[in-house]
Amino acid sequence: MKTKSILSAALLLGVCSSASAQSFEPITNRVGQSFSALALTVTQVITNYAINLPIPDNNPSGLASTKDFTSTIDRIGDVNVTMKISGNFNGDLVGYLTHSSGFSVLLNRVGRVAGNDLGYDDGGANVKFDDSASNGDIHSYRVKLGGSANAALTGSLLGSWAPDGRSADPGLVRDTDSRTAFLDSFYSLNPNGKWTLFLADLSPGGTSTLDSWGLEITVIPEPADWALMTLGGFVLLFASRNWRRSAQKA
Ligand SMILES: [Ca+2]
Ligand SMILES: [Ca+2]
Repeated sequence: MKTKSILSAALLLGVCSSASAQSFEPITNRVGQSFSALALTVTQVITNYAINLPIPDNNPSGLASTKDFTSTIDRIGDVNVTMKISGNFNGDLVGYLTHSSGFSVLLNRVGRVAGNDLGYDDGGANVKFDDSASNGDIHSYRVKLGGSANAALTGSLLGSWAPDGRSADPGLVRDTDSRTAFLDSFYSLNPNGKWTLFLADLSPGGTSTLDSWGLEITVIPEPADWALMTLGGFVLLFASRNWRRSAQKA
């Protein structure tokens, strides 16, 4: 019995890890580290690039930061992006990420709605962009956090947010525009090679600095790994049923 309990615990650990991998959420915070359970290996690589460059004020030429990403990952399962900006007037900014055929709009004049062409005047952000972030759309972050578009922040915007996703002209964009350019645009691409984060400030007054940005890239598990995950799930079901039976008898 004791052996079975230990086995169940080990399987539970393994399958929980597998479930994380299946939903493509981060499973480790260590750069370049692989996580192994039940003989399967799921890899996530996290980078952070220090930039510390100003985003030119009211200048569509913007700031393009291009980095060469190198890893053993050959197919992307999921991409999250971290970004730290300091300054003021987040609503001035448009930002997007490109790599290979992938394209995702991270920011598009946050807070711009009918009747407010300027957007939010909060300053700074230290955020993660994640398609599945529970906070939802970064474009309307004040509404989410404070219940109103007028609920100004007292500091930088923090937390995980879904990308703005709107490809509309930044001079016309509204919250009601369709959102199509998410980070899933990079799904199944080879992540190795150049990634560019582009940021531009499109309104005079209020300036921002790009402090740093980074990538969190998770591999697509190989088919053999998926089979192992499925097997692990069945084994866990069986083991937990046995455990419950044993507990009921005790
Ligand atoms: Ca994600
Ligand atoms: Ca500006």
